Amino acid sequence: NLKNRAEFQDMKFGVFIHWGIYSMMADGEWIMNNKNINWQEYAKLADGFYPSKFDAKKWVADVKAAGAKYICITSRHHDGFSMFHTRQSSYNIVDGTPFKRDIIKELADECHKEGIKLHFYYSQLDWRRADYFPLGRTGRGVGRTEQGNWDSYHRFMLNQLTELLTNYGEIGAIWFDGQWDQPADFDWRLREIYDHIHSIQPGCLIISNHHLAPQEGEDAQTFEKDLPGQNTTGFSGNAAIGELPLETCETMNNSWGYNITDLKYKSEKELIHYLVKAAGNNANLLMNVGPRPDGTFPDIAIQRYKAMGDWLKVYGES
Ligand code: FUL
Repeated sequence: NLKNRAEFQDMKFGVFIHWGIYSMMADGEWIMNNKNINWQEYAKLADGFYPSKFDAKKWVADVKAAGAKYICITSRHHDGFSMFHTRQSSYNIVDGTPFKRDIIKELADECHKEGIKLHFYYSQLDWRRADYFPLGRTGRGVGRTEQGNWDSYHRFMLNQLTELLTNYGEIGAIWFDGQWDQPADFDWRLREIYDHIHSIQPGCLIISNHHLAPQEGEDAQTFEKDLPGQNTTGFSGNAAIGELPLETCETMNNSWGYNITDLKYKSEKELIHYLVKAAGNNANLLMNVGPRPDGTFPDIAIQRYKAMGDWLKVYGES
């Protein structure tokens, strides 16, 4: 994997995409937990999810105009809704919405055609499954009494990873998130999960946003909303910089998922500073957009990405 790690580090700039049925409520991807929405009621959102303007070609064109080399998209976020066609649960974009299209497949095909690498964000915590715990909210280990059924949940994750690594061509990385939901001594059976990934796609990188020092088997170290070594947002407390390739993720405004009231977009100049600072720290910048429920990127995001791309054309390396 050394070659793939080096290639990853050379990409420098990626576009992060947080998109799901939460986008319909236009208040970020944590809305179910933050507004104490009942998980069964939340699931009904799926019946109305119809992103009529989704166009993978347009997304990839915007990503290329930004000068970005890869996309990392939420295949399944904490709400447990799969944005790809999974056979492990009908709670997915093909079987569970009137839209019935596998947007991950359409995006994967377009990425492969256009030479953009595709990474999958994959949440290890799940607010909807009874075999995960606690059910219906985030736990962080506090006051946890539920038991769930870890064997069942673990198998579910392995099966979904099989699908993600079998049905969508070459995948650059699986980007895990959510381990912080359980106490530090919790056994996530990472070895087994990581080996499973490599048994299907040996070249697929493993990245985890666990906010800890890299664990065995991981290929890069990612930092949430901070440059490597900094901890201004409190997410990177324990994470000293290791030997692995680095990545830092940020979002254009202050939300990951679409937020209709959050128009505090970083200026073009600020975004270019982020690019430069990340590169100066030898880290990739993964800059997020939260598409609208109709499937389009907010106009201001498109315009900002374009400004980054124009700058890179003049000052970037390639
Ligand atoms: C965090 C998540 O809880 C946020 O919703 C978002 O996905 C961010 C990139 O990682 O851990």
